[in-house]
Amino acid sequence: MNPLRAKELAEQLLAGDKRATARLITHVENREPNVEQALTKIYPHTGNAHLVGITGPPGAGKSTMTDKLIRLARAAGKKVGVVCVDPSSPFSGGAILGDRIRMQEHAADSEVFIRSIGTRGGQGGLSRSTQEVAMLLDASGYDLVILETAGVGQTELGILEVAHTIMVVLVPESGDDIQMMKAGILEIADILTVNKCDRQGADHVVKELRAMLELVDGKQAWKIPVLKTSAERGEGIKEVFTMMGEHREFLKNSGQIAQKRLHFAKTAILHIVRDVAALSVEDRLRSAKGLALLEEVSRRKIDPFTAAEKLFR
Ligand SMILES: Nc1nc2c(ncn2[C@@H]2O[C@H](COP(=O)(O)OP(=O)(O)OP(=O)(O)O)[C@@H](O)[C@H]2O)c(=O)[nH]1
Ligand SMILES: [Mg+2]
Repeated sequence: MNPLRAKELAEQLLAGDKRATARLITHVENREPNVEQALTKIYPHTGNAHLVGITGPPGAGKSTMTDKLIRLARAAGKKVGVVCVDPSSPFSGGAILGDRIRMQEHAADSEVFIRSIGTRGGQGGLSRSTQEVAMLLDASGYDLVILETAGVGQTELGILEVAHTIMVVLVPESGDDIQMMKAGILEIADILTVNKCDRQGADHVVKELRAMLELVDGKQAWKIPVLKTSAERGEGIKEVFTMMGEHREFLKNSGQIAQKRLHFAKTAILHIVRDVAALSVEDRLRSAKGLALLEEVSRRKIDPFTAAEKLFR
């Protein structure tokens, strides 16, 4: 893509052209040269969307819940963007099929945008892509942008670091996992839901979570709520939707939104610097001097640390 084309697509996106948005997302996912020209142009128009990350074990009902949340948001007159992030696959095709089916009825709605992205740029790259795709949707005028990703580990934490509000969806069967995931969940969750409460054991897990939160959460200004839902039956979803709004209000009223924004800025810059630094070092390693340096490291004449320092300078 040439720089002019990138700017043209950005203008079309800002004018509300859905196809331009879709193209730019693909370019971000593929790390197309000059995509940054488009991102530069759209950046001043970001900062309006509520970015909500939804995570939890595979199959917990995140997409089913998202489908119901889209409906509520649409009823409230909001435009909704959904990004399904699949850290396990370099291809977005697999994940999107199931998710598309689950959210099918919204496909024809011009105010709803659903996409999935995979790990084409490696896991670090995925965190960057997610943030940039969120920027694109934000600038396109989507009021609510939902980022869905499966799992509750470090990778997902990195991916959802770019969201204002993070919801962790668990299921009654998560009982045993909770001990394991405790630290991770508490670190990232703003809202906890126990989905599939039409099944046995939901109350027990809710109790366990509340007890756990009481132990550690005493002094936090935001009390992490534990909600019970059945996404399939559409039960408890209104409460989830309301709570998402309340968390956003909390961020605004407490001033924490400013800290979040600083954090997002830092994350965006670090993503770029890491990539730019890695690329320029890779370039230098291809030069005659670089190859000579590689030789020296491989023959133990110098160590990789010293070599890296030389390359940075
Ligand atoms: N019993 C019951 N089943 C549900 C509920 N919500 C979702 N499911 C079912 O659980 C399965 C997985 O739902 P998804 O919404 O795809 O779950 P997910 O968390 O998005 O899954 P991944 O994206 O693959 O991690 C589907 O068969 C849903 O119909 C619920 O509240 N109760
Ligand atoms: Mg899903």
